[in-house]
Amino acid sequence: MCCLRVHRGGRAARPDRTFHHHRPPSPPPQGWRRVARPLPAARWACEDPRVAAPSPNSQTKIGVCNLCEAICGLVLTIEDGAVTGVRGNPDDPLSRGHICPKGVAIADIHADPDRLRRPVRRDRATGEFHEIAWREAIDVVSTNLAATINAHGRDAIGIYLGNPNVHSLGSMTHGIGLVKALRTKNTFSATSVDQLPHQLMAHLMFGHQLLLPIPDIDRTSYFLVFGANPMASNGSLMTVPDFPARLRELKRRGGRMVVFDPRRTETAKVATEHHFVRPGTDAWVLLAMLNVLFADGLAMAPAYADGLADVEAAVAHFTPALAERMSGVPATEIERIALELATAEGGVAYGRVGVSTHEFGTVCQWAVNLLNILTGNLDRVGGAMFTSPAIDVVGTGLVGRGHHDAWRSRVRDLPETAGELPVSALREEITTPGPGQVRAMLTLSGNPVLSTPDGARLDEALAGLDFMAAVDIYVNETTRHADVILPPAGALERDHYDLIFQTLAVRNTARFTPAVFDKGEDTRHDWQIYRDVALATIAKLDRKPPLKARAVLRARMTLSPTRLVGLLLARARNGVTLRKLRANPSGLDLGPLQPDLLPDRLRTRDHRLALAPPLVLTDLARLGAVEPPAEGELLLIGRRHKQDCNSWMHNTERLTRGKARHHLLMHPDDLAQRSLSDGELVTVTSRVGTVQVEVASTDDMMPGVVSLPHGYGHARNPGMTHAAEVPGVSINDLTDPERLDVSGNAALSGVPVTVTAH
Ligand SMILES: Nc1nc2c(c(=O)[nH]1)N[C@H]1C(S)=C(S)[C@@H](COP(=O)(O)OP(=O)(O)OC[C@H]3O[C@@H](n4cnc5c(=O)[nH]c(N)nc54)[C@H](O)[C@@H]3O)O[C@H]1N2
Ligand SMILES: Nc1nc2c(c(=O)[nH]1)N[C@H]1C(S)=C(S)[C@@H](COP(=O)(O)OP(=O)(O)OC[C@H]3O[C@@H](n4cnc5c(=O)[nH]c(N)nc54)[C@H](O)[C@@H]3O)O[C@H]1N2
Ligand code: SF4
Ligand SMILES: [Mo]
Repeated sequence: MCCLRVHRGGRAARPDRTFHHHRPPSPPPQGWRRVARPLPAARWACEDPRVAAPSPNSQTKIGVCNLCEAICGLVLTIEDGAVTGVRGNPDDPLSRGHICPKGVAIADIHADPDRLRRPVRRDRATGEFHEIAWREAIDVVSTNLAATINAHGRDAIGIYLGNPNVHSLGSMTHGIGLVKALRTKNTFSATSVDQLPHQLMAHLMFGHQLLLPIPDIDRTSYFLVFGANPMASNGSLMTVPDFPARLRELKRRGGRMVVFDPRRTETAKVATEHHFVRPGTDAWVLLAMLNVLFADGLAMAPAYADGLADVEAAVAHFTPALAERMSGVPATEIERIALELATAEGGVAYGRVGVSTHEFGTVCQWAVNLLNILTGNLDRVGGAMFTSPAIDVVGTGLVGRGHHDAWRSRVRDLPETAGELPVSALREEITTPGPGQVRAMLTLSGNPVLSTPDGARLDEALAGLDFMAAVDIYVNETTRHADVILPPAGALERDHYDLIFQTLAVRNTARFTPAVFDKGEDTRHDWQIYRDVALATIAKLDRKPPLKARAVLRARMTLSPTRLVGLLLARARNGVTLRKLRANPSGLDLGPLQPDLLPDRLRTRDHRLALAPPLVLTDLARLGAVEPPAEGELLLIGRRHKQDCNSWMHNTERLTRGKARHHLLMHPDDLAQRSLSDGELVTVTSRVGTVQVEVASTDDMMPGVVSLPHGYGHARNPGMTHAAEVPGVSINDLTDPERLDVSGNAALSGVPVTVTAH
């Protein structure tokens, strides 16, 4: 990717569209005041000096992209305080110069006049937001949170943490502190619409929720992928910048990639082999592969593992023939692929969003782990490996090992995991009266109205809260209900060290990136906001924590994230120091992932690997009772596009121009059966809702399966001016909060729907 030129302004006129929902959306806040700021004249740097000659006052700075898990290093050109060029950093040992269209758009967010810079308060009578001073904002938030706790107890506060928390150092170090200080059982996050099954399995099998085996993509010879689209997503729970180049290298050395997906995705198209699988049925395919390993005498377990016989007994019933009936994948293919993985020189199975947002997500992730373990590919070069990051959040106990079912949700009796309840239960906890009812909400970098099941009803529930505060950089579909929004400094205005994604990366590296811009006087970092809200709220409680606990909290919250990183590195004593990282701003290469870390790296109490957690064995009974799918059923799945970033980067014109991406994708035979035609407006209905959207015919879809992208549906929110004009509906107006995995993760995939003419 060389030349990334942009012209600002001239936003494309979009056709007038109205999308109806079964319930009218709640009214948008009226009169959102926009502060018109002239955008910098942007000229995008290019490696070809003939195209973009740098001006004499231009500066080059090293930055980092925090928009997805690939964490690419950037080189920014700055002119007169504005970003005028963004390139991948070729010296970054992990991302090696890679950048995608979103990485370039990081400059658009920085300059976006819709991005909040100072706190805003909503007038409940008019719905208008007005800027207020920081002192007043923190006071209003802490007074209301404390009043709610004083009157109704701690559980009357609901907290939702969204995805970008993991992408900000200050949120990682101080957001958790705020959540702990508030001590409410009603804590929710995007984890339970995403990777909860991975974390629960890591906790139960390996002893720590973040001890996740990572595909050794740079050395594997066989990459077996279930429900992931890294060509669009750039990888997940596998930090793998420049996936396309790494895949090309894999194929060049004679390796193969086999993909199971109900859609012939961008990844499926570049795979050596792709198989359609009926949504929601991967568990049968994966269990059948384990069944084949046992039948052929190929299943082996390391000496430090327990429960092999239990696994053998548990999978005995799940034959390839049964898997074929459930999934549509031929039994002979299941057998062949299981044997290929078992005999590959370093092979790895990997399952991601498509098989964790599933009714049997936990069984799927368990089976994926077992495929790697029983074929001897765990902790082996080319297989599924554990990382050795400079700051080890697992080994040092910086993040807790996790727990499950320590308490349950009030209304539906759903178990918590690692301190969080399933977000599918959030709406009912707000609307069901009684002791422990959520009366005030705090959302931190999240948009659950668009990203969690039955978002339309959650939208209504949020409107009825006594009080809501949000830490967010935009008025989004969720934060438009907030009484106060506290916006932190932007990604280019803060120091960054990646505590999480360096732990999940395909190569061991360490990198510290100082802020590119000074944040300015009247702006606060997220960690400062968390600090101030936590300390001010605690101070206003009738029943304050003991003096010592308050002193510890104050000390913890006052230490800046950068100081903390310095201390953690010093404590790790592995030769990586903050000073060294500052001297090497592109990052330090710590080498490829290391084999033979087990059993030492295990965090189970007995340092043994648990192959057969009782929770999963019990869930197999539920699986065994499922009937084969009915004829003519249509199942809805989601999708991600390269230019989308969950629900929130649609305000940048650069990522939304061009061919529309919001359509319902459907196989031509399914269209013909319903006498529908390509491009027509159709009505999609599920148990919980109805949307109207244009349909696009494509044989990339498996017959019987339709797909909508996730993160669309901004018409209900004029707060982001450009995004509100982007066509499309929210898939989560159709997904069902009653469909859950045993972990509590939402089963967003495979939702039964009907599609009819509008
Ligand atoms: N049907 C369906 N639903 C899904 C998915 C799916 O595949 N299908 N995917 C799920 C997944 S994997 C995820 S992770 C979730 C995401 O769900 P959420 O995390 O709830 O939503 P995001 O769209 O990531 O919204 C993030 C918000 O954070 C704000 N933000 C961005 N940067 C910052 C920052 O630096 N600081 C602060 N304070 N705020 C910031 C943005 O304004 C945005 O509004 O959605 C899930 N929902
Ligand atoms: N461009 C872009 N990149 C992103 C994001 C984004 O929004 N846009 N979001 C980021 C986030 S938060 C995450 S968690 C990651 C997710 O990273 P990925 O998991 O790689 O991304 P998805 O595109 O959600 O891939 C899920 C795949 O599962 C398939 N699928 C759906 N149902 C089933 C099923 O039942 N069985 C099988 N086998 N497959 C199924 C879908 O067709 C889809 O191709 O991406 C991250 N990167
Ligand atoms: S791949 Fe991810 S981290 Fe890299 S530039 Fe794109 S959005 Fe940013
Ligand atoms: Mo995610």
